[in-house]
Amino acid sequence: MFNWFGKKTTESAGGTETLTPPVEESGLASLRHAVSLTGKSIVGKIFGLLKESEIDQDTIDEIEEILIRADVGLDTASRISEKIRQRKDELGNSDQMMAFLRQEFLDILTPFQQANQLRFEPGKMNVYLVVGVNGAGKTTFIGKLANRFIQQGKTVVIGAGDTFRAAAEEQLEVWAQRAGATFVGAGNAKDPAAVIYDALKQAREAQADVVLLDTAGRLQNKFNLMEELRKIRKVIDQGMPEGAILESLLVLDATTGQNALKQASVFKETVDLSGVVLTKLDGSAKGGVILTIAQEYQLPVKMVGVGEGIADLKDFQATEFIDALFEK
Ligand SMILES: Nc1nc2c(ncn2[C@@H]2O[C@H](COP(=O)(O)OP(=O)(O)OP(=O)(O)O)[C@@H](O)[C@H]2O)c(=O)[nH]1
Ligand SMILES: [Mg+2]
Repeated sequence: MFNWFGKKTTESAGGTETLTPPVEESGLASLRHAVSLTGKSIVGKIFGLLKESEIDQDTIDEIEEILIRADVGLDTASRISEKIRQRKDELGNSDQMMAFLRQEFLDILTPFQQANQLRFEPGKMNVYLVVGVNGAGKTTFIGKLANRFIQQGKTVVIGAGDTFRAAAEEQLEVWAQRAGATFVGAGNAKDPAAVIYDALKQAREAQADVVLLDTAGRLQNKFNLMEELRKIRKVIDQGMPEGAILESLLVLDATTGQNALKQASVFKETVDLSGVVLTKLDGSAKGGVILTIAQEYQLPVKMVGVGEGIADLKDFQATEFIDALFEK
């Protein structure tokens, strides 16, 4: 595989999944691999542009367009291009420009550094509510996270709050079995809030460390479905023991870029989100969306999905992400 500087890298282009041992999580190489498409679409293109042209008004406009196309967000892109305009004498060569962009991106993400970590407190019940639109990767994320916690020796209960399709429950049960988690399904009941109530009850009785709650995919403009989510959130608040930790996570598909973000504000209001999980980064050139999530929605990206395998989940760290993006 070649990076955008035309140098050969040591990673295989065949993906990481088959190379990754099933119980270990994907390492830095998989993050680099996952971010490489986004890197090409931002850093590679700007680098290519600067090789051919001086920094004049046209070049600055083109840089702005590259940033917008990589889903960095309109406001962020125009703010950055304005800064380039003011400082174009200092940014004459590509190394200076890359150093400048790197710092700009870091400045956007760094305030969220602390909040980026997925919360977990030993000795308490840690509840993770997982919401998002259809097909974003919620169920897969729950399978991966269950696996991670179980590898760390935690006891995990998974609640199948997606009662919409029978197949959804089966899919989650398979993930639960693979990971070794206790599975609480709906049976014949059709009320997701009731399943979630049951899952929390079982987790309390078993003094489980972790409760993972799946929900059906829903569009943010479907009022009834969003109200259902509001009810689920209430049941969780009532069903958690005192001192329990709750993370409400919005799963966003990185390949949909800015479109995914239209969802964020409605979900944020309905379930009081604490963060975002960005899936399918491995197939996306629109990873720049991470900057918009931070800048415009004030939500930390907590984890990223870098493949379909059980181990393809990574904690999100701003510096690691930016390093991978600007990797030479
Ligand atoms: N490449 C890649 N594929 C992923 C990732 N996460 C999930 N997928 C794939 O995305 C598809 C949808 O994943 P699901 O976990 O079923 O999504 P969901 O949000 O639960 O879907 P609904 O329950 O239908 O709303 C599956 O084919 C997954 O294998 C990822 O990080 N990378
Ligand atoms: Mg699902």
